[in-house]
Amino acid sequence: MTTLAIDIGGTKLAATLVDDDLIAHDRRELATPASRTPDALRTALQTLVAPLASRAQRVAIASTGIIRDGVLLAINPDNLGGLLHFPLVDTLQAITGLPTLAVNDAQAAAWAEYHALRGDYRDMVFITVSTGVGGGVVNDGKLVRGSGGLAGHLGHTLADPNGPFCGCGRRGCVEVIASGRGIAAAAEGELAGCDAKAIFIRAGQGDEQAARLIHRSAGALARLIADTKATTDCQCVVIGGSVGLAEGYLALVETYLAQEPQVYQVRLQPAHYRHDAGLLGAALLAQGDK
Ligand code: ADP
Ligand code: BMX
Ligand code: ZN
Repeated sequence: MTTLAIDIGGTKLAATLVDDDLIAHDRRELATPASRTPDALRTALQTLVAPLASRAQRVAIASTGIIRDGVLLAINPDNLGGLLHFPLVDTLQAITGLPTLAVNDAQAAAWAEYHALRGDYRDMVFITVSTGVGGGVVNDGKLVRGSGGLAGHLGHTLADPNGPFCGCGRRGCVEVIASGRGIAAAAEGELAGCDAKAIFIRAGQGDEQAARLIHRSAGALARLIADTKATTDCQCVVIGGSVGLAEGYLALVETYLAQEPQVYQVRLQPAHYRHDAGLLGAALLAQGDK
């Protein structure tokens, strides 16, 4: 059976066709529209899937946000231009006429990455450092989704009680410091207005402020990983997202993690499926593999 897998992130939308042996083909991407109303997202999704839907028998969505009963509920609406609520499953069913499943993006990616480990570990955590900071927990071989879909939202744990306010309503969340948006928001002077991608390029060119912003992110992420080890006793943490996978970032996180006591040390590795982890995890869940 062919699955139309869709990944909805705060920055980009991706879609691909996935066959039963988890091979992805015909990948497409579009920018995520930033709008408080659902219409722009609905139209963008329609454009994204139009060339693919006729070749699929089902739809599997990995999406940013809490996914409850097929509905996207933003914990941090700032990541989606203020959008709070979007009927994901109903919308994709209406567009494609196909049975549709939806799951949080980091939870989906955790499931794909757990499979890629091929039984090496029963307890692992996936963290995406992207527009936001998301997480997915696999405990004793089972994906933990939570009674209301909130499980694994590690980006909204505390990094700095005096830090900036997060769009979720708390102050000093890991996300507001470590995420792509958090890195960009803290940029001043000649870096003001740059996105995280540009800030990584400037750091590579020797810009001190850019390097400081990336260190601030990696330090917060390392402390989150130590907290996560204390909470879950995971055997491995897999890092994804465009910031998480950016050159040099994981090595920096490793350096900060090494400064924590031994009990909090845990193996870190980059996502095996790179930018497709969410897409493939959603497809695996649709195959009934859970
Ligand atoms: P999404 O959040 O939509 O899943 P990404 O994983 O691509 O998308 O994360 C988007 C964030 O990553 C943005 O803040 C963007 O500036 C940043 N980014 C994109 N490409 C790179 C790169 N090559 N290096 C560092 N940061 C990047
Ligand atoms: C936010 C939250 C999470 C998501 C994470 C990473 C929203 C809209 N999203 O913490 O559900 O998993 O961002 O999302 O509240 P991404 O867009 O960076 O991939
Ligand atoms: Zn928050």
